[in-house]
Amino acid sequence: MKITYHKLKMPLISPFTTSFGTDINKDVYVFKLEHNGITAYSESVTDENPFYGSEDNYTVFHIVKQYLAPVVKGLPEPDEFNEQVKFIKGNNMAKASMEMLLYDYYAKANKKSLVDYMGHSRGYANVGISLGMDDINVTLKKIQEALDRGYKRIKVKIMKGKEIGILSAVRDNFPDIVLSADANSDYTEKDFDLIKKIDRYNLVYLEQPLYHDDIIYHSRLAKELSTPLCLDESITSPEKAQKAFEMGACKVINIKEGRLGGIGNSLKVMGIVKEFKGHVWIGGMLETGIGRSFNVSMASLSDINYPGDTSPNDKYFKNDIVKNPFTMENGTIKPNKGTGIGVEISEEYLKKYTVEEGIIA
Ligand code: OSB
Ligand code: MG
Repeated sequence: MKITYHKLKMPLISPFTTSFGTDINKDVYVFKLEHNGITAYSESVTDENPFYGSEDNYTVFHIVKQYLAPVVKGLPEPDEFNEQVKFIKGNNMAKASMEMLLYDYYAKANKKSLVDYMGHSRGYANVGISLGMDDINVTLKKIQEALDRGYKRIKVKIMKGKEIGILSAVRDNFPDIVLSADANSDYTEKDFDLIKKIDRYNLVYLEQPLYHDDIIYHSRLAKELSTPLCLDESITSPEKAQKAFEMGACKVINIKEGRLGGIGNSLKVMGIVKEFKGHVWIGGMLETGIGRSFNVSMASLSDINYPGDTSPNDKYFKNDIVKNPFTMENGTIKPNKGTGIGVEISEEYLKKYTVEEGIIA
């Protein structure tokens, strides 16, 4: 058995700006496991810089090579793998990239689609769009286009000092749309008066206003705000999800398998959300067709009850590295039918975007 990697630099169709920076390219590690005629894939959701969370592409590569790949070599089933790597603290995105490689491998070995291997699906994912910050007229035009294409929820990125301008322009033009805003942890506990002004825009939820690892101040904010809070960055484990609901820090959780250390933990978080009668959706990290296929499968699970950030591939890339990109119909996307993640890799574009490749184990 062999584990190899490709490091890719893929140009994004348009730059993506959040409160922590602008991405022009998608810089990503794609992992490939070959064994007994089966080829499995995964990718890491990290970027070149640790600006969303604490990991980046370099820490992932280090942890994968030094600690995780030797465990993967024994081909443990995903749950077993998670047990075996518990001794490594944190590094969830690295762990997820290997756990998901095993999910794809075992789904394929069992001749099942990832969805059938994982759980119960409604057969399709409900899709929302996440729009980076831009000139406001560009944003308004993109919102109209998204509504015309059938997207079920519009999310705009905001940052401290720009929230009122963005949200009032959007609401003036689109008074009734299902709208949310994501601050990517740009505010502090000193900004509650400013954040409270967001209540007048009738958002379905406000995503991660405060510190990337906080739940205490979020629970305090939740008591002063009528807009429900959604946590993204702060929820890095099932335990944290449990604590967040117990403390009233959020009513909504954005699941990203990478941030939670993989699919196993993500399924556990879905169970916790259900217990607390909360809402849950699948987030995105501008994934290539590989990560996107995992996300769409997850977003199609029956316990997911809000639209996710799982746009079709052509929102991000002119030419993705898969030959079977997703298409959206009436704001829904069906997961791939083939075994595992069901993607057909385009060797042409994989090669074109590869800046480095090699053997991991
Ligand atoms: O906070 O959800 C986020 C992209 C990069 C890092 C963080 C986030 C995002 C997005 C994009 O919102 C979602 C997508 O993949 O379309
Ligand atoms: Mg977010």
